[in-house]
Amino acid sequence: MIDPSHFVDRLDALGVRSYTGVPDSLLKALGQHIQASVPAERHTITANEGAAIAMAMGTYLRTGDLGAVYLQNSGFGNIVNPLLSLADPDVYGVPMLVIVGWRGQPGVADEPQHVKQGRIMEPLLEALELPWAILPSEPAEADRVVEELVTAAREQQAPALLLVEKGTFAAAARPNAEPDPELAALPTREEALAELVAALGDDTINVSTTGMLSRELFELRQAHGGGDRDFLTVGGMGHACSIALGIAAHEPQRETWCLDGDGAVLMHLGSLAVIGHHAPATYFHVVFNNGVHDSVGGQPTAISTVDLPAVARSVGYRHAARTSDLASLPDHVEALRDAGGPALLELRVRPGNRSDLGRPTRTPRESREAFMGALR
Ligand SMILES: Cc1ncc(C[n+]2csc(CCOP(=O)(O)OP(=O)(O)O)c2C)c(N)n1
Repeated sequence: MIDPSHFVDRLDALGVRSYTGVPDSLLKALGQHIQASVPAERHTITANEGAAIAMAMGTYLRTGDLGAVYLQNSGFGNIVNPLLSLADPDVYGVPMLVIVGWRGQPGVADEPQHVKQGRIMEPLLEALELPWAILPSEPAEADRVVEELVTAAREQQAPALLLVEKGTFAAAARPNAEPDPELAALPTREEALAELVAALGDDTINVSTTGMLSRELFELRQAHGGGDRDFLTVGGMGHACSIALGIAAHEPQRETWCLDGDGAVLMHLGSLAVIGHHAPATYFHVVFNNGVHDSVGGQPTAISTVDLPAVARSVGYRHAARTSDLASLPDHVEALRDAGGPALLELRVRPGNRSDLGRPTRTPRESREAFMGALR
């Protein structure tokens, strides 16, 4: 296994000192070390993975230094465009090191949404015609491979990619942080979800975002029944709100509620403008804001400087509000309904999740069929 601090020190010695990316559970130890040790002016968690490639380009354009980008392979699709149409040696030729967490690696059990992406990772990397390698877990070997890749990136003026298997990085030692009293006073996401679902009643269509929230919704339905009209967006982070828009555009009677995350809503924030523009009266949006990418390790999002209700109103949502008070949820739901869609509620919740949270037991295809059957 590789010590994340050793890895970051090696990159530093090779002249790679700036980091951008979207956090990944498989790269959690590396991400935590970067978050704790790299100064904020050299580390940016971007809204989506494509933006991280673009930031690393900017870093190179101004400094001539290679930037490092990190992501989970589920975000690979988001990087292909800026890699091939900007950074590629056939276009601007911008060297950088792209570190990709390999979910769904063949032979390693993983969730359905990771299996195909994981299986075709190597041919995908091959098809890019860029230098790439798998990071060995033996430290001396890893040093050699990383040095070769960084050298290849510089010589070929090309992005180089490093594929990282599960368990490659050793867990980073982390000091026990004092619990923040302001956060501790907030409800958990799971409590807020249960209250919201109760306030919504049984007639709504619900589209839930990628990560723990969908798992919590699934468990809630297991315990209390219902849920055939829930669509769990297990992959494609950031797109739950547009799936909900596609449904609402063809569903003038029933309400469609998107249950979103702050990281997810920021990932494709432009979609809010399209929702506001399209303005289906049956569209309702609840963003569970815990300030972090909780599902992959709790790394901060940029939401702390965003006034989300103001953003929603400015792009045409008819109503937008914020609360952390679960007792007021039924009133808020009523206010959204009275205003008509599109309308948004930002629900402030506390980071964290239950460690024994289950996962959907039906296959995604079975869920899709049940969902469509329930809407007919
Ligand atoms: C395109 C893409 N990038 C990254 C991921 C990995 N991922 C899954 S959930 C998640 C965090 C979601 O954060 P947020 O929306 O704030 O919800 P929270 O987990 O905090 O409830 C990430 C980064 C993914 N599934 N898809």
